[in-house]
Amino acid sequence: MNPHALPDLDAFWMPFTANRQFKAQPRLLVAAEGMHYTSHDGRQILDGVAGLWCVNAGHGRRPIVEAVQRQIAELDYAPTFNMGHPLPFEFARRLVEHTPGDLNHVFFTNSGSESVDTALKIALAYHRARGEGQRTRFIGRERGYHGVGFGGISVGGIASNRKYFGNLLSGIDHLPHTLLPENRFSRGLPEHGLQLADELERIVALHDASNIAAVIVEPVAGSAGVILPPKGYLQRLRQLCDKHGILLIFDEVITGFGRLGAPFAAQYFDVQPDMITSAKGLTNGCVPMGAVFVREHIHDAFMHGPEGLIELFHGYTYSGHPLACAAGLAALDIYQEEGLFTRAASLASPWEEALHALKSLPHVVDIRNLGLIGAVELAPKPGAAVTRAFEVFQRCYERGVLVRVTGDTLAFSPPLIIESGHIDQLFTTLRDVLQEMA
Ligand code: PXG
Repeated sequence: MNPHALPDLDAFWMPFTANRQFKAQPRLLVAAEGMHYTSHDGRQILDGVAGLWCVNAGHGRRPIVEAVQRQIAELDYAPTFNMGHPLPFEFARRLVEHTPGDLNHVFFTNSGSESVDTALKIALAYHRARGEGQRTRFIGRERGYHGVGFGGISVGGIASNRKYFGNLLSGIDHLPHTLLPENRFSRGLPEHGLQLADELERIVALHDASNIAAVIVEPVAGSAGVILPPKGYLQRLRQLCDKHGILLIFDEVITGFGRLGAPFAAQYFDVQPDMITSAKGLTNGCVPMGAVFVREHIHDAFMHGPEGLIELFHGYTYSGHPLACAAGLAALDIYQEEGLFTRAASLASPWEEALHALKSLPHVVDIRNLGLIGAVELAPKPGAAVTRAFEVFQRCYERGVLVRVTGDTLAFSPPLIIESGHIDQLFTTLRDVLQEMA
């Protein structure tokens, strides 16, 4: 695209965006390579958020580009309903080499939202298949983000994503979130708040365990401003779910594929969930795809009855799409060859240092980090919540750095190929901007 030439912006109704504000002052990205975007006005922008937490191996990776090019020329589309083509079988087989424990079966979707809906439906149908069809309730968490399907917003806990959309799913309770003032400026996992997991007992006492299908949580919450689990919290949730026969679903749409320094957060925390929902890094963000990983006994519970009968009445036209599988297989090769599943572990400590060095800057009220995730929370402007962080985002962009803003929090989740020079540039730019706004 010719720098400076902007298309007509009117027809595209942009997602999760203040459309009128954006269209008055647009920021368009027109190319990407490695750690950088090129903006429509021809500037290099350091990508501090891996697109939207998805481009884990960096942009424009040739092996992925070429795999997709080859694939579209060879087999552009083939159904996976009652037909098949080799790629999703191959991709699923390769993926389960990296999942924890016996999460050995993969249901393909096209997004994180679809992965969440799929996992919730599998949970219900699994209990029913075992003769416990009364287990229909779900437990999510305040401030949780599980995408935007009706299932996802129902178990999710972000008020603005729920309040416009009517009654949602019924039969849902929420655990309390774990963002506690006494944990401010914790480095890595916070000390306080383990007891918040015991709220599950209160909910179980209210409804009886025999009515509860599953608990769904993000091991580390991203969209609501990076919320970490207190030490021991996820282990405790696992114990309680085991005690009550409740399935535990980890929504790893952002933590999957190396973000914390292990393939999945489940491995990082050494907690075995019953299902993992994923998307984003699954294909390095370049072709839409999601996946639900399911434990052996859950999958096997469906494999009964007449062999000619469909075991799960669920799926998408594009489940296991050839282009997505080709992209995913090539991304997986890169993750393995370049050690990207564990690279975040080796960068976690300089990343933490660089982030926490911002502690005394104007307006900073909290800093949180884990793996290659970071957040700097700002004091809201009196009477104008969220505007300060948004201004920081705009000023960083003008200075060639892309960050993410969610409420009054700035979030960082760079491609896992980030080098120390980029970490310096990211946080020096942020420092300059915050000082300028003092
Ligand atoms: N679960 C989790 C944990 C997510 O983070 C989804 C589900 C939904 O995925 P899809 O592919 O349907 O968008 C997500 C998505 C942000 C941000 O700013 C995060 C997401 C999406 C857009 C922005 O933090 N996460």
